Amino acid sequence: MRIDVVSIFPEYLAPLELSLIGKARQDGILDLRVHDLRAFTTDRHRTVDDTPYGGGAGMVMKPEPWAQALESIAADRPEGSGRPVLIVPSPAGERFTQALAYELAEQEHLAFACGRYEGIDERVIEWSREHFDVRPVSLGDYVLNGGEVAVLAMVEAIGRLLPGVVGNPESLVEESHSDGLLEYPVYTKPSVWREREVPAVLLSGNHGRIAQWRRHEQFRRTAERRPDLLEAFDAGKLPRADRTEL
Ligand code: 6GU
Repeated sequence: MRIDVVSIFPEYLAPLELSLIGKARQDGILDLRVHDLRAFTTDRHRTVDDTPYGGGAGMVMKPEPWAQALESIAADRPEGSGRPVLIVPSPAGERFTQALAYELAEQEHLAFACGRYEGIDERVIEWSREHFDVRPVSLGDYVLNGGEVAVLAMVEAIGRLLPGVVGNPESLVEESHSDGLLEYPVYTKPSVWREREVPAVLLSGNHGRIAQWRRHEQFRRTAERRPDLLEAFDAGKLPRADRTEL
């Protein structure tokens, strides 16, 4: 997979050299390139922002440096790939979910446009639809100063789904949100720690009962912490043996 990120703070993306994502880049699974938006300016001060039409607080990102940056990315496509997807991190976007991470992990080429200040001139978003499938995407209902931290989160969530990035693919199946429920609690040795015992069923060796207990804990946790997920939960998606629980 190829990922291009455009930002006025390319150093912000340095953590993507670490850990599993850094390893995926070294292994050639992920070709991630970070571009400095200011490299696409032409004035002496390398200006990327200006005052908003209609007035109001803050600054807006000028369209032309973005057009230059995105045109150069659209012109440099991985061989044989279809239309690239342009993700625009924004609190005004659609929600980033595990389902969207899976969808984006199927793509050959992703680009991320990190806005700062009050955002990017809206005409850039419209114009980029000529070259990209454009998706404004939000991490959740709170405001960050710019798209960079959101890109760190999204690239990690997407990158770990690429074949060969996570050592044991089974760990992708048994995690929170993979089946619409939160993950069950986990324990390791010692079996008694500061007078607290590991739930006895986990020491029983009875794999049927362990699976049943874990499923029950998933429902209990989801009901307590994320009742919204439980409402949306579609029992029809469960394997038959698990549906009797409902
Ligand atoms: Cl994706 N970007 C910004 N700037 N703020 C956010 C966000 C994204 N998601 C939540 N808040």
